[in-house]
Amino acid sequence: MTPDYLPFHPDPKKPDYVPPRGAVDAHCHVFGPAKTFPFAPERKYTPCDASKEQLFALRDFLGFSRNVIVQASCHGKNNDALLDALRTAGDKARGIAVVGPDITEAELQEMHDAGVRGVRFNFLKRLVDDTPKDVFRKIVDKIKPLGWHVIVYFEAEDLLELKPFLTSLPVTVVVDHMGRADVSKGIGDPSFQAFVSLLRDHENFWTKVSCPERLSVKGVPYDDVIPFANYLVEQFPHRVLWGTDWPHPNMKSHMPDDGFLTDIIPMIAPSEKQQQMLLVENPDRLYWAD
Ligand code: 0GY
Repeated sequence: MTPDYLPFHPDPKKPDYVPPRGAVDAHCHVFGPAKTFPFAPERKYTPCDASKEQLFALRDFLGFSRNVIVQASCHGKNNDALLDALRTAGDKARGIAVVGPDITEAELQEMHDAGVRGVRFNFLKRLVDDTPKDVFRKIVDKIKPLGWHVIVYFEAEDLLELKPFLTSLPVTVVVDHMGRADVSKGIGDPSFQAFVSLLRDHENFWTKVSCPERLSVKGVPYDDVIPFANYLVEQFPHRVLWGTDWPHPNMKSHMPDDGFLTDIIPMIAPSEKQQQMLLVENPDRLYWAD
């Protein structure tokens, strides 16, 4: 394990909030176990093991019905742990893989059969080496026929540079963690409004109103992040997803309590209708349509 790596919360609280039937935790990971699924040699961090069994137990404990499991950078382009978890979960999970440009149609079909519905493009320099845009374009050409979408993870300050590329993609694009909004600035600040414009001007863009624990400057109870997430839910109710981000890789300041994170949902999405869209209808459309 990376020396200052924080393991996930050992004993989260039982949430007071009860998610609606069919609710989806649309951003979480499985790590290893390294004995069976070794981490990638090119990884930038080594996490603690976070197994499929632990993820599914947390899903049930928090009151969710389903997961979207996202391939994390510590497993590189080897999706074996993800595929294994998806095959165990059956219809209770879908996945997001990380692939290279040489992936074959047969390999993609095998992933699709296991429940993969998209790929992730990670632009965080602390997590991955730079990938040329042409490589990403090649991958998009290959996944588009399957009806898959792209998940993108970038820092707020990189949006301007990435925007021409992102908006040229001919598929649905889901931006992780609210584009990593700088919540020390207000909702009206040009940096956040640039992200809002991305969603307003491009109907194929969605976002995850996730990771208050990463974005918060003030820390628990993440009051400084809630208005940003709520704003996005109000503005784009049909194009938002929510996830725990368990097991919370690379948290440095503290480890969030997943039960507490779940209790934030009604503050982000106050009405039952908003909660239904955020947790059930939106992920259903994107991940369980076929
Ligand atoms: C997240 C966030 C992080 C890590 C990864 O792929 C990853 O390793 O996504 C992070 O360190 O911000 O979404 O899990």
